Amino acid sequence: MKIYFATGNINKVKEAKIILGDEFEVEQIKIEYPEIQGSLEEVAEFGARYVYEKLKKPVIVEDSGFFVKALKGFPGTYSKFVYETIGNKGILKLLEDVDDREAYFKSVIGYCDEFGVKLFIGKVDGKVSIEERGTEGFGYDPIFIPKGYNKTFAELGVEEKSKISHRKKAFEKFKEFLKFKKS
Ligand code: ITT
Repeated sequence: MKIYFATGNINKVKEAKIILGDEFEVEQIKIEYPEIQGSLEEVAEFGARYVYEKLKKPVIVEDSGFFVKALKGFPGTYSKFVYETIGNKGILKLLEDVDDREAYFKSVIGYCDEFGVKLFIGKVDGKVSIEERGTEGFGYDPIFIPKGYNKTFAELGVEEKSKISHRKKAFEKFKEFLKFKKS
């Protein structure tokens, strides 16, 4: 079964392939959609509908964010902009001398077909590291340590990350939905 994934981020495609496994073929579609200002859910819903209208084939988009408790959820829905501006070093600087380092990643998959949009949500709790560590992955991976581990996502590597990540949880729910739809 083929899944069309509209994203400009090849790392997301790589992780989706690992998570979905052999049963599903993931194909990246490079149709950009307007990232409206709103929650991850609103962005994913709007994006999925927008791309479906262009492609006229069932499609998914995925909007994700990194939420730091001591920063009241920042960067959250601004994750992309913040990563491209102040980056991981900027986040670490904001948390200098801050003891509460709790944070989470959230992923929202928006799927759209002729029946409308469905959302699938995944979240992983953890904390922000003291320094950047590890070379794998992308984005905030070098500064995020998932709960129960002492390594960052970038140190764990994409295979290990993909067993526990926000993306894994969201795609597992999507996979269940696809199996149900097929039967
Ligand atoms: P799209 O084309 O799919 O929108 P994107 O890279 O713009 O790809 P998002 O807006 O969903 O993705 O993600 C916001 C930012 O959050 C992104 O630029 C990354 O820096 C970061 N991010 C998302 N998922 C991540 C993950 O699994 N690990 C580390 N950082 C992540």
